[in-house]
Amino acid sequence: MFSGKRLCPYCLEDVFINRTVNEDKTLNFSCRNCQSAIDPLYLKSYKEYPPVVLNVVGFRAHGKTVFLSALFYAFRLFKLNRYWPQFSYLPVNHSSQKLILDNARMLQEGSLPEPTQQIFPEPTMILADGLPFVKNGKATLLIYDAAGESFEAPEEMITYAGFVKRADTVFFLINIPRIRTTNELDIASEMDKLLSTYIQGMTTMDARTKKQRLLVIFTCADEMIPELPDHDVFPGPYLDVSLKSYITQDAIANTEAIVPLFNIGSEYVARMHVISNALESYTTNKLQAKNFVLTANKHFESVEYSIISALGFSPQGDGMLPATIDSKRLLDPFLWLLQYSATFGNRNKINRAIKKLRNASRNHR
Ligand SMILES: Nc1nc2c(ncn2[C@@H]2O[C@H](COP(=O)(O)OP(=O)(O)O)[C@@H](O)[C@H]2O)c(=O)[nH]1
Ligand SMILES: [Mg+2]
Ligand SMILES: [Zn+2]
Repeated sequence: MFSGKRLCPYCLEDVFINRTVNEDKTLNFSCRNCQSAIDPLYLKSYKEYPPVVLNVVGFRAHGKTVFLSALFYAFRLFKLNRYWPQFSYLPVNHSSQKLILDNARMLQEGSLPEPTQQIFPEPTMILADGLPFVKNGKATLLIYDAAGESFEAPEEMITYAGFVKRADTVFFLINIPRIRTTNELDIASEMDKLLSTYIQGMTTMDARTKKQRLLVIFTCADEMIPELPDHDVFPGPYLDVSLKSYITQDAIANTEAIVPLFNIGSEYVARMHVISNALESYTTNKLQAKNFVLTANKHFESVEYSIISALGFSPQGDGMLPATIDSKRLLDPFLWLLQYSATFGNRNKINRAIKKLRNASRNHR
């Protein structure tokens, strides 16, 4: 049934799969490396829905779990079909099904996730259809959340977040307002600390960051609005938007002028590239984290920046949400991930859109 190797979602190695037949004729599949039982639906769909790994790296309380929960909430209740009319999803197993429902319901009822337990996290596995950029719109999303102190030291990262080893893409979640209020270290030093812990941990695991794409995600953008620059990041008819207005608009709004409502695709992603450049400058100049920017550029295959607000506002003092969440730019990181996995033709389409945006701005000047 399965010839060749498969990516095991539990140890994230490419492995051969053991197959055993039970007395009642049902089948069991397990990983030859870590012995974990592997879900039949995952294996059966493997060729048609190639795995795409999404994982989050960041210190405690930097918004990792809330970001993932808001994404599940979006899958379930948010109108993703407005952007991708064919979007649909199917959890691969019972625990994935339960996690998606529980997290979405929690946000709907106005409470926030508990701090994540420190165990090797089980991936949430989802077969998704109707996605942009990937082949036939299909992928198995393998989503890993990291626990509390996983990135405090390289040894902890290896024990609790070894899943980053195999990833093509890593998300660094950085909560600037939180660093300010706790202020053990300044922002640049906190960012440097996360980066060096990560690079040291990866090197100890004999894995190479140089093969990975890094997406730096600034979380809790709703609390950053007053400090964000309000000059246009890319003057011209195609992108008269500042970082401040970018994050105050709807999740994907204000693109209707150039993108028909039902096509959040290459033009939108071209604009994300421009926003990324603006955020890199912001990191260097306003956050004074130039060492982070340069070191990251040196050690990863590529580095991009994005900014999100998963909730849209701050929780109340008791930790409850005052209203229904109102995410801003929540899909941007997800789109980065999908564009990295883009098929050749789609990648060309994105590159053409970027070129068009650049030319439009040049002609405008
Ligand atoms: N204002 C605001 N606060 C947020 C947002 N996302 C997360 N938070 C706050 O950050 C806290 C920690 O988030 P969590 O995702 O649990 O952090 P984790 O430890 O990285 O998983 C939450 O309890 C919220 O108070 C957001 O989009 N806006
Ligand atoms: Mg968490
Ligand atoms: Zn395994």
